[in-house]
Amino acid sequence: RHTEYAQSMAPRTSVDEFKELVSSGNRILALCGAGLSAASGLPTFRGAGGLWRNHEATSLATPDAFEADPSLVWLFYAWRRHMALKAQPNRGHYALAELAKKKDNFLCLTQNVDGLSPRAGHPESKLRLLHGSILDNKCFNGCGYVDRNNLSDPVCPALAPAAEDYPPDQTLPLLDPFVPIPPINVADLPHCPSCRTGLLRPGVVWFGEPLDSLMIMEVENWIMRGPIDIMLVVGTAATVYPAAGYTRKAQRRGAVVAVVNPDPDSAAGLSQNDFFFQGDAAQVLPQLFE
Ligand code: BV8
Ligand code: ZN
Repeated sequence: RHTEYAQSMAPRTSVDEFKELVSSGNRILALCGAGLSAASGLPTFRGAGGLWRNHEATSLATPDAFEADPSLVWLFYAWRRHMALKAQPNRGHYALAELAKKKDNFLCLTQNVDGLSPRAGHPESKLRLLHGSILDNKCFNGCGYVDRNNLSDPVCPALAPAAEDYPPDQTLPLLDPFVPIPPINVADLPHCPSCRTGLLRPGVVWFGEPLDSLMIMEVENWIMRGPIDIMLVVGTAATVYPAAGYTRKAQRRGAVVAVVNPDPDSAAGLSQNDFFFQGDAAQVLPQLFE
């Protein structure tokens, strides 16, 4: 009995049915997370990659952590920048970029700061970087100075240890928690050339910080503009707010939810009208949209 019941309540898995919905549907909203970039070799937050030198990534992604030890936080971000600049967009990024070029009423919200969706040619008008970009540097004092899309690697000479490459079988000394980090003095960290008082910081939204209010307003306007046909949830544990809240908002606008994730737990809460495509976003997305 129970299995029959579970079967009837299980979300749909048919690619063909989904494709019909995409072609008949009009407005599609996507929320992407670290899992979209997993196939490009970038560690996710909560998976095995969630630790950096025994620090919870989330414990370093806060203004307090930066105040307390700007060198450590800069080293963490310089390392992630280096990884992001070395990584290539995968077929999942390209599939979403192609969809954005084809479908006028498609908006992609990404929580990722790795710059891979922009590098895949995803039209800027159809992409919102909810949590900023690791390739932007901005004034920590809030004078308004922003250095956009800075591709220098390392971001400054003092952070060179974050940009070293080692053969894959050797752990980078920087990653080995038992190898002390060479002390980097704050004077050698990037400073704001405009107000000349503050440090520059990575152009990302840290925990406890608000998302860009203009961007939020634009996203809310897009959602309120009319019914939404599909809410695509790709490679995210959907635990960080307000980003994770967009799925509920889209459902309230009538959206069918389609989750793309290898983790069966990410299908929790889906109804039999929704879709669950279990697998790697880099494999699944091209099938859904080609
Ligand atoms: C805000 C940028 C208020 C930085 C990020 C207590 C104290 C303080 C705040 C809070 C609190 N409690 C709640 C909050 C709010 C907080 C929050 O939601 N916390 C959570 C942890 C409970 N939110 C905030 O602080 C936000 N701001 O609330 O401000 C405010 C308002 C007004 C005025 C002042 C203040 C800001 C949140 C933004 C934080 N910045 N990133 C950086 O990158 O370093 S968040 C960061 O973590 C990512 O951007 C992303 O959002 C999140 C990681 O989540 P995922 O992307 O889902 O990644 P994860 O590893 O978790 O999951 C990977 C998934 O992929 C898994 O499901 C896995 O199965 C799947 N996967 C794996 N492989 C694949 C795959 N899928 C597909 N294919 C594969 N191959
Ligand atoms: Zn400044």
